[in-house]
Amino acid sequence: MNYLELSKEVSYALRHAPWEYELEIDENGWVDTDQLLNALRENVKWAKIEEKDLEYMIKSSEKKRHEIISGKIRALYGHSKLNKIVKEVKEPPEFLFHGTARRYFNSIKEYGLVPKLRQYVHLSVDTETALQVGKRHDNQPILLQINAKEAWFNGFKFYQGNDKVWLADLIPNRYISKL
Ligand code: HQG
Repeated sequence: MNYLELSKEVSYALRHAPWEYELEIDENGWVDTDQLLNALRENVKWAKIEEKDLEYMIKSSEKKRHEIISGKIRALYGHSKLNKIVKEVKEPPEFLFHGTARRYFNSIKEYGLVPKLRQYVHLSVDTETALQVGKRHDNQPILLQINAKEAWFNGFKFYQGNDKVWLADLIPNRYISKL
């Protein structure tokens, strides 16, 4: 089984198009694993898929994108605008980072970081992860440092995606500096 391909399809289903797979997704993004497995099995490619394949997909991935707890599965971050997923508010570390394209910098300087097509702005715990994220948009990405703790104390909300990824509703430009 191609677990990378499986992970992309599961991300697509859970982040962007649960209705395409007829999934009942709750406000925290959870779906019954059996429901997802049955939907996937309709495609000959995944005809033999079992829960252990989803578990292996999560374990073998270089990023923690999904989690399974007591028969339910969800994507930890990345959801697109429709069906907003409610995340638990959590105090962030002092600094977080964001890697992005050079061409976006002027706009970010003016408007701050906004979620664009996703539900949340995605931030990284370290510069290495942020650079990897930025490389998806630009081969020489820029690195932004976010004064997360200060924003938090001023009332801006943060949420944890996984151990590397944090989420926010928006980050005003005064908390952003270019490294
Ligand atoms: C930019 C992947 C202009 C923002 C990654 C980013 C991550 C602005 C782009 C996760 C802006 C949106 C998310 C503004 C933000 N003006 N541009 N005011 N505000 N932007 O892909 O953070 O592999 O939606 O800088 O690793 O790049 O899929 O977000 O460049 O964790 O699991 O708008 O997705 O994870 O791009 O990436 P994206 P992202 P997976």
